[in-house]
Amino acid sequence: MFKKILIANRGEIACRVIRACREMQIETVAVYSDADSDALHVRMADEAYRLGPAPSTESYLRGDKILEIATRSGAEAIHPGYGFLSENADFVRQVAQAGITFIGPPPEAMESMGGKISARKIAIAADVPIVPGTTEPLASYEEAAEVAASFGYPVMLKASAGGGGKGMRAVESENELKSALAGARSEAAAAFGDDAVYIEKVVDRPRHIEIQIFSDSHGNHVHLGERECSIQRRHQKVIEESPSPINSVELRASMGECAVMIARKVNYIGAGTVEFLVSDVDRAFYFLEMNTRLQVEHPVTELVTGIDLVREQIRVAAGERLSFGQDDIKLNGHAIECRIYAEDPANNFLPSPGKITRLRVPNGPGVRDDGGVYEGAEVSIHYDPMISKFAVLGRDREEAIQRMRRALREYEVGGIKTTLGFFREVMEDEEFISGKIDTSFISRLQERQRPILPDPTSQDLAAIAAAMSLTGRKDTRDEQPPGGPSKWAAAGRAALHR
Ligand code: MV4
Repeated sequence: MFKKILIANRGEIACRVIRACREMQIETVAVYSDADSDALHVRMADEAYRLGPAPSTESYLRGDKILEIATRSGAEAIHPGYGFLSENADFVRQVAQAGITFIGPPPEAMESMGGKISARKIAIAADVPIVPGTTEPLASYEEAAEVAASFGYPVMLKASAGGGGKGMRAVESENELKSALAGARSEAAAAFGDDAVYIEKVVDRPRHIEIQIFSDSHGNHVHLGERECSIQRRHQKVIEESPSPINSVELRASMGECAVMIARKVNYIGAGTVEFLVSDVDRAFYFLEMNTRLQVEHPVTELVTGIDLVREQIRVAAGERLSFGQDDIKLNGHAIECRIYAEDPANNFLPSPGKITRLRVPNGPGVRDDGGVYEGAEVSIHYDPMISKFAVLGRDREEAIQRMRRALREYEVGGIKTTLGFFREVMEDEEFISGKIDTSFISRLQERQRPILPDPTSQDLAAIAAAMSLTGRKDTRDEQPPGGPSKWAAAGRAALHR
């Protein structure tokens, strides 16, 4: 086993990897930018080295500097976390050339799954259903018009290099096709330097359901059930759960089998995720893409399977066999995760960087907080403003929702705006509770709901507490009195409309 690992990342995922290393008695090396010299991951690691200025292009994306630090510190392996260099096949090759182990899949598997068109071909070869559509880049508008007509509108144009919804366009009729094609192409060229675009039929009322897979270097491939990730905002996942409210034992088995067939086809090693679109209409599922990294939402799978995915990544990278087989994997209970962001839900989720002046993290039965900050820490404008992934485990979905509600009431973050209030609303929402969560959940929710109250700052809380102790009134902050909102809530709402 490795004696020392460098973590080429920051924030909560760097902390998460350090925790696994410590349990395995592996020494940890952190790297940091100038914006992160006081960050939690730097404080948690055994050693820490400066990369450079705050922008990621001058710090966390500098593979050359990271390799130099790995060599200098005597790290035998590099864990990339997610984002940054985690899916960069060239970096993986450079790591190997330096005689260091990359904790992740082989670069060839990464490249096979890097483009959507290439991934669709592999799915076909593995006998896995894909969304009906083309498997070659569109050569011209004429070809696009012909193909779209043969599949029938509406269709979806997607960039082969795409991700995060970039270069994606829904097209209702031929009238829209020309400008949509030009738009998708130029967006893809600008974002990825690759303007290859293909066509898919639109899946009605889609859900995003993904399968966690795991493979070792001895040819063993297993799946660890699904995660439902249909609640998204601008193609960013917001809430994830496992199991999916709609997934039956049979659907899980057949999706899991398909995911494993894809992993086998690309000789995968390590943790991976195979994404599917599932139609809410007929429960048909279609391969979408494969993510060749540990994902943000891995904790929900860990909660229901009891397996430490990061520990397993490290073991497999060291050449060991998977510590479990398919039959050992049992899903227990129901897990829900909320991504807590330093964003203002009352202001179109605008990032809200700044100093965290107060932090109270919930605790108690079935609660897990994967955080990357501490009270007094700064949330920087330079990186993703996610401050924590907050997850609960219940025996069933209902208990998980009750537990999440309870725990979110305990969560306090002061000094910056957060999405906590938004999640408190979602956990009370009838559609969410009934499990009716598809693509347009958030826009529907926003139409239904009253304005979201801003998180009270610590000064507000102090003032409220002082006022209440004077009047002897009980704390009714989260209650909706029968006669309408409380005075302070009304004041808060009025402030939103000013
Ligand atoms: C689709 C789709 C409908 N039909 N593809 C792909 C990337 C992901 N961020 C959104 N994607 C979609 N691809 C076809 N052929 C609808 C979406 C979609 C979506 C899917 C699941 C959950 C939330 C979504 C939000 C917007 C769009």
